[in-house]
Amino acid sequence: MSPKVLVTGAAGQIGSELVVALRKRYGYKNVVATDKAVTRAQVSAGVLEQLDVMHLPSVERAIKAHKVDMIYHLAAILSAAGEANPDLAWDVNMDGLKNILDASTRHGVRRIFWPSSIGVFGPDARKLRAPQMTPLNPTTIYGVTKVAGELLSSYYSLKHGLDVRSVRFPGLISSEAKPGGGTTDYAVEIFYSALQTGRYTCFLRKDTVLPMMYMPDALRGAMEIMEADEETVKLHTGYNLAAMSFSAGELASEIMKHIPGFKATYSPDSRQAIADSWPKSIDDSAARRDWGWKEEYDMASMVTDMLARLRQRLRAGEKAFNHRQAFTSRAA
Ligand code: NAD
Ligand code: AKB
Repeated sequence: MSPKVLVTGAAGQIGSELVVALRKRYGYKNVVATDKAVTRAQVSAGVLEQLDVMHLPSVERAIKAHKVDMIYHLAAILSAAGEANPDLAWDVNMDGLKNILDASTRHGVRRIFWPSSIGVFGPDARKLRAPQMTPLNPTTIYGVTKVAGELLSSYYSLKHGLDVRSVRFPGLISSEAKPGGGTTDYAVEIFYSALQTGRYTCFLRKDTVLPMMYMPDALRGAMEIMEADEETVKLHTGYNLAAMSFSAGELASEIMKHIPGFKATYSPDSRQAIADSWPKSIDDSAARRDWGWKEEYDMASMVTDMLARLRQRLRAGEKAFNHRQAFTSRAA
């Protein structure tokens, strides 16, 4: 029988596409998509329910009402938005996660996916192929909540037998929804600007290298770890997950192969310090060994696919690229 799945933060960059993929796999009615920020149209179309993960009674009510047995907990504040409002980042990322873990323990949810991030690493981690097991001393509040969240998840696994599964995602590049306040957002913005204006001013230095992943791989990774046999998932903190690494300049050059007149300039802002504190690449051999992770996209195939998808939407006249509209139309 198909599991009953609840997704929090479903209107965000990952949720907008993950909900569509989960509904394809488990059936439309078996996937309850929720977010704090919902429009009346989304609610009346039945694609999204309003749920604030900070409010424990509402989380418990949703789990009981829908007889949920699996949760993808995506609601969060990302790195750059977190530095702008550290209190909010701590409250949403920590209280939200604890509410999900507590409500799940009480009401029989059997498995939870909660994404961690390369944000767990700090300046003292190895820059190239940062290991799975290494000192985690992040210098952002986002990273602090990700390290604490990994430990909290592992604690609930040990103490309450809750099956929490997690990966440390790199920066995610997606064509359907715009990112929501991260340091790696430039790698999505650049495509929109290249197609719409032929110019882009990047908020990171040209030589800034970060680990990245294309959204189809990220969705597959999340669903694969959730469906992996229990014996194969040995870590209940967060598995390093890698696909590609490139500098901002290298991404611009790859886009230029498709749009010859494209011009990128660089004007680093406060997000540069966050990027500089993260590794350039991470070692994901534990995920490959334990549950068979393997990426499909490299930088060249990702750029080709991104441009094709965004061009198609531009031709179709979707000028606004509003991710909440994209979610509604794809899910309907
Ligand atoms: P996002 O910012 O695009 O979406 C987050 C969603 O959470 C938003 O729709 C927002 O409305 C919702 N939200 C915020 N506060 C809420 C609350 N109190 N209750 C309910 N919903 C609330 O984020 P995303 O990129 O989709 O990321 C999802 C998860 O994946 C996060 O945990 C993030 O740290 C992690 N992650 C993302 C990336 C990436 O590159 N996108 C990389 C690594 C890890
Ligand atoms: C961010 O930049 O904050 C996210 C992440 C890598 O966790 N994209």
